[in-house]
Amino acid sequence: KKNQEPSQDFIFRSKLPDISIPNHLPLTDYVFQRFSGDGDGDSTKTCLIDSATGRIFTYADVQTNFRRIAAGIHRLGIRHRDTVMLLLPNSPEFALIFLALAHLGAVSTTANPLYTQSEIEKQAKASAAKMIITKRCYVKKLTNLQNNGVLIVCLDDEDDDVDGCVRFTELIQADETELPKPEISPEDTVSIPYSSGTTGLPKGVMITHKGLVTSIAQKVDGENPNLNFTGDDVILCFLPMFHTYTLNSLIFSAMRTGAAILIVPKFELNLVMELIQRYKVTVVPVAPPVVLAFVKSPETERYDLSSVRMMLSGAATLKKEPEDAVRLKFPNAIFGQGYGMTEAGTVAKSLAFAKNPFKTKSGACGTVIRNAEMKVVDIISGVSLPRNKSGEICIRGHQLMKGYLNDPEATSRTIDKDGWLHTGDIGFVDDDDEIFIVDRLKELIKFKGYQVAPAELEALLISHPSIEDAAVVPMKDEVAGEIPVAFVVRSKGSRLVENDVKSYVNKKVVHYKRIKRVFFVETIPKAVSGKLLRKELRAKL
Ligand code: 4UW
Repeated sequence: KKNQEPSQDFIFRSKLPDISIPNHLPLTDYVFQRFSGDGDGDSTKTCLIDSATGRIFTYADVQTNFRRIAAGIHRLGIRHRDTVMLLLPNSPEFALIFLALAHLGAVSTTANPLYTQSEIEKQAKASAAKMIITKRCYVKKLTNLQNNGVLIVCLDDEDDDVDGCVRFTELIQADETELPKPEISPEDTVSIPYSSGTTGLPKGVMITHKGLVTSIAQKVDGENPNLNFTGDDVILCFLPMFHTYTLNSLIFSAMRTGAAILIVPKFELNLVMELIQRYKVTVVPVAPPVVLAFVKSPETERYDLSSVRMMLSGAATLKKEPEDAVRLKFPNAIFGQGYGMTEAGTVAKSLAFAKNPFKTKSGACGTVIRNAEMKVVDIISGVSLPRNKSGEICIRGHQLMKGYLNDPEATSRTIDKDGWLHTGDIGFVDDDDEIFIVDRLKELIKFKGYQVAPAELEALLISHPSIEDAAVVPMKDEVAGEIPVAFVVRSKGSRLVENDVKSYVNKKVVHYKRIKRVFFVETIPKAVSGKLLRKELRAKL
């Protein structure tokens, strides 16, 4: 009804009414709004629990700590709009440092600490990171960057210094009152996660304060919040904090509502079940492989999982069968999905999680979030489609990225002139406003929810002297969802075998990007334009 365009688009909206969103506020002011001035939040409440050490940070501790860290980082010369890389496993410090940088008006670029040296170097250079905050065990991957003037801050408490690194304990001793508060504009970038989007190599995704605040508010604000986190919740966090799903939908959404967050460095099923029992965890955000792990485990019976009232899955396709099976293991929990994208924040969330919930179906990935518009367009004509017809999902609203860093061309390929972000996902909206994703138009491969960009692996393959041409596509896999496999054309006379190809590529990339199978072919199918015909290769599998 809001749409006045001549093309008569079919626009889908949430069943929840639009709300007023205070997206003029910088991220930290918004997230801790209830804990400042005459807000109703209780600052003595637990905010972060470190499962590894048992350390607890109250809401007051979190605010004091991030301000101190901000002052310490400022003292080291980081200013408004400077970029700092976070190369850390899940830990309270991860959240505190991200908040500190946001408070300073500086920018976080988060990376997987398991990345190889070259993956880290690429992202650090592309994002112009001036500082990297990490742990001692990752420092050896940073030597080149350090030699090029990037400041390294090391988080470990041990007494002995790591060569040439600043110790984090020094930062945290800074005086928070010493910090001049910068003027942060809602359009300022707060973070630059990396994503390959619909095509090509990973690109820096410029997320603004306004975008992130909007995305959080779309979930947890309003009289009937779509995602009803409360101050009584204990929310489990083993999903990787460098990923948008975790930072946006878990950490900051939980903080906005005053919930407690139990931080786990790494997923391990029995440990997770033990923690659920010990801390009476109420909310468990997961990705599809974790659902499968719960479903398959005979040991779920040994733990008391009755405290869990909500289990949310996202980041990759989850079929109806495992969803139905996991419900039986968590009898008191509402189960549902969220669907999101680094570039677009949360796109859809199950309305089963609303304060006044709606009935939902297994296999659906949610209903479009409030204060946003969605349409489904025909992949050839671009014409918008009615309910129950599959096409590319497009989303519009203030939650979207500002664009790709230094890449206006990729930006305009993704967000069109009318402000619609083209997700590269194929799906439909049913009669009850629920969204089902059925296929993917874009190149992206999702291994257990992690991004694998075919173009990145193809560039590595083609750099091999005995490889003439190559293409990487996803192959269905029961455990990982999808695995990357390569089609390779050998150079004339070459006797290259599968293992040569794998070992050449696989040592240069993080474990989930490793090529699992190699198929040697005579040619790679291409369109006249030179574009790879990936669909034909996928069909061969
Ligand atoms: N079903 C099928 C799904 C689903 C999906 C994502 O790595 P990225 O860029 O980003 C993510 C983000 C996930 C997310 C989930 C729930 C949520 O609230 C939130 O808030 C920020 C984020 O995975 O990969 C994006 C791509 O991953 C696929 C889909 O192809 C999407 O374009 N994907 N969720 N429930 N597929």
